[in-house]
Amino acid sequence: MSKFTSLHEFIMDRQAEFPFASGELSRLLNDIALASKIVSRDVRRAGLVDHILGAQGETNIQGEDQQKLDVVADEQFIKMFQFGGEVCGIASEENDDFMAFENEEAKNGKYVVLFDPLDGSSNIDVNVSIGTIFSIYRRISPDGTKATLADMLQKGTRQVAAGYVLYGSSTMLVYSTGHGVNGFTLDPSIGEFCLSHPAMKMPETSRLYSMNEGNIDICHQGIQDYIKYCQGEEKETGRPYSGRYIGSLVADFHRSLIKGGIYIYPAVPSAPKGKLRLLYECNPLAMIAEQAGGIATTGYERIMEVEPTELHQRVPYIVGSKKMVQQVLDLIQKADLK
Ligand code: AHM
Ligand code: MG
Repeated sequence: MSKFTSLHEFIMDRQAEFPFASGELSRLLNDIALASKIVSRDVRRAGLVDHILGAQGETNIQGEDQQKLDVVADEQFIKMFQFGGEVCGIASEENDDFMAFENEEAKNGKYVVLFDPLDGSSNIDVNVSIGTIFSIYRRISPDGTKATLADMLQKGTRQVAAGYVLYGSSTMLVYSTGHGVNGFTLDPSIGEFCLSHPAMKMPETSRLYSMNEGNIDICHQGIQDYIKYCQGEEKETGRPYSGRYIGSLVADFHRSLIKGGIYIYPAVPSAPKGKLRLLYECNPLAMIAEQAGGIATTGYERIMEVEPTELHQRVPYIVGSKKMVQQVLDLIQKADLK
């Protein structure tokens, strides 16, 4: 039996590794953990809220409006960031514009957080896993001033920390500050995240691929060729591979991180630049993937090198096990040369 390590303890032990090591990033990560526990509790009650206490959008018996869970999660995280003292502004997938906090507590915040409060929220109604994704940057505007758009539009390589929370059969928080990836599972009986997956490494290859195959005929030829390869039969390589697509990015990514695999969301006619958001979804998961030995790319460019030009920028996304992503890149190149 090994010693139990709580997230809080772990963060404190590793503080020296953090960029700037002033304790603020530690407090911010603890705030994220706390907000995610509250969201986790709400997610667990989602079915009750909808079917027993009254549907979202209706007024409940106390005369309060039932809000949609993604809005509830958004507000929960924003409140935590705004009053935590470390963050001067945020941008969220839920809101059109970024927010520069003007309250006293946020005035000296050195960080900005970009996040997707509840990704895959169309899955809530059917009780399928969903997640929160976050990305933390050091502000570039002067301390003590209002956060600016430039603080939000930083390249993924400048992330000081990133991670996600998966509200699955158990709730897990996985994060990196650039020194590997560690995973924590929430023990609901004591309300603590416990270190359950230390030093996570993504297997270099696997037999699992993940893509909405409804898009197969309308995506890049190189990706079509790769999916055909996965489906082909060959004993030595263990093909055909198995297709696994939950349609909830955090859950699909988490499986790839643990078991190996590849997740692809290509550019398609209805989403010519891809569907997923660079700042809220792709960059944070790219940092986790790379820190665990994987690759994240648009097909042409390393995700974390993409220069952000707008808050809700979308990019084609290929992320996962090193050898599998490399093979897609080779097939894209080959198809382009034809
Ligand atoms: P959302 O941010 O509106 O929830 O959309 C993102 C989700 C991802 O979780 C998932 O991988 C993808 O959209 C699924 O898209 P599709 O239904 O087109 O396959
Ligand atoms: Mg999303």
